[in-house]
Amino acid sequence: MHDKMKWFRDARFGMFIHWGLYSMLGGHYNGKETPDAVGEWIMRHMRIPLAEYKKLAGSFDPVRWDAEAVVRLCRDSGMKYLTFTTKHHDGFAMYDSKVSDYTIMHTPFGRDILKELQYWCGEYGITLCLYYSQMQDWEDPDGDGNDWDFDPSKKNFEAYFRRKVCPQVTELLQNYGPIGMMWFDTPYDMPEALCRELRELVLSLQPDCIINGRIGYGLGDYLCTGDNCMPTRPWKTAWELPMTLNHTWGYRPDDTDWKSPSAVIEALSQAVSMGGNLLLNIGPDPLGQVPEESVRILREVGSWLEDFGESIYGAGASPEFPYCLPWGGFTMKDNTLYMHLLRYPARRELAVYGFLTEVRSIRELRTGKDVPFSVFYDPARNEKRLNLILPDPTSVVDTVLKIELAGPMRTADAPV
Ligand code: JFZ
Repeated sequence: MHDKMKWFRDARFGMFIHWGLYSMLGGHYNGKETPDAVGEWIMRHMRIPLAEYKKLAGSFDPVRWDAEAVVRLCRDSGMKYLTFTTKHHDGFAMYDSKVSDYTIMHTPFGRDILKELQYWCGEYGITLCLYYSQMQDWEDPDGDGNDWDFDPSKKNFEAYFRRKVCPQVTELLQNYGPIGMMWFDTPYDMPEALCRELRELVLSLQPDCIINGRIGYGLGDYLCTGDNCMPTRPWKTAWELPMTLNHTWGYRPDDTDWKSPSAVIEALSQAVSMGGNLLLNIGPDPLGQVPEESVRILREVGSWLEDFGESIYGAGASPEFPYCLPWGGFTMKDNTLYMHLLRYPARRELAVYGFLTEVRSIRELRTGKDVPFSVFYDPARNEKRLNLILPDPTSVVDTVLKIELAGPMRTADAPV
C-alpha cells in the first residue's frame, strides 16, 4: 500500500526557515525592543500600524541571499526536508503571489525565492514543505490578529479565507512542483468547517501532500508538539517537534543564547527514540544570510549524523522498558536496536533490565568494533537483563551501539 507518510517518518530531521519582513527589524522598532522573545511577532507585539510596517517591503533587498547555499547547508546538516515560511502572520507573501501586491515581487529584491528553493531542493534531494499562516493575517482587514488597524467586530473571517487563503494555497500547490507538506499554524478558533475545506483543497491539488497537526481539530496527518516541547514517552502516531536554535524564530541579532550542538543532537536522538521528527529553525538576516552561529551548530550536528545517521534515518522508537534508561535511549529499525549513550556511564559495565530478545551481536556504530555482552537470567526474580562492557566513547555527545537482534524486540512489562 502507498504510504504517503513514509518519507516523513524516514526523514526524522528537517530545516525550518522563518524569514520575512520582520527579519529586517530584528526585534527592534523605533529604538524600542519588542516585549516578547520572538522576533516574527513584532508587528503585533508592538502594534505597528500596517501602513508603517508595509514600508519595510520598500527596502527589502537581501542581496546576500543564496538559495543554493541554504539548501546545501540543509543537506550538509543531515536534514531531509525544508519548511519555508511562504506567508507568516504578518500576511506578507515570500513568493510570487498574484493574489495581492503584498509580496516579495514588489520589493527592490523582486525575486521569487520560493522558485529558487524549489529548484535547489530538487538538485540536492531535499523535500520542499511550505509553512502558511492560514488563520492569522495582520495585513488583511478580515484576517485574524490585527485589532489595532481593524475593528475585530467587523471582521468577516470567511471572506478573508476565500479571498486570500484559498487562492494562495492553490498557487503554492500549483506553481512549485510536488510539495511534501503544508505546515499550517495557530488555528485558534478557526471554524472547523473551514479547516476541513482547507484540507480538502490541499488534497484536491496534491493528494500526496501531508498536512501538519496545526490545521486544527485533529485534521492533520501527524501531531505537532508545542514549540520546543519533547514528549515524555514514545507516541504511536507520527509527530514533529519544531525547535528554535535560540529563543526566536525570526532573526534577532540580540539573542545570542544559542543551544549547543550537543543539545540539538540530544533532542534529535530523543525525538527519534520517541518516534518523532525534529524541525530545527534558522532565521536568515535582512541580507538573507544565515547567522554564523546557526551555521556552526548545524555543521556539527551534520558531522555527528555522518557517523551515526544510520541510527536516525528510517529508525523509530523501541518498545518501552520498565525502567528509565539513565544513560540515554534506544532507536530501532526492524530487528536492529541503536543504543544512544547520551550520558556516558563512568562504570564500563552496564546492565539493561527487562531486555527479553536474544542478541546476535553488538558493535559500536562508528568503528564497527565488537562490544562484549552477555544475557543474564535471574530465576528467583524471573528477570532477564543484558550486560555489556562499554567501549571507549566515539562521540563526546552520543556514542551509538548497534545491537542486532535474533527477532522482534520485546521488553518486560512493567508490573502493575
Ligand atoms: C507559532 C507562531 O506563532 C510562531 O511565530 C512560529 O511560527 C511557530 C513555529 O509557530 O507559534 C506557536 C504555535 C503553537 C505553539 C507554540 C507557538 N504551541 O502549540 O505550543
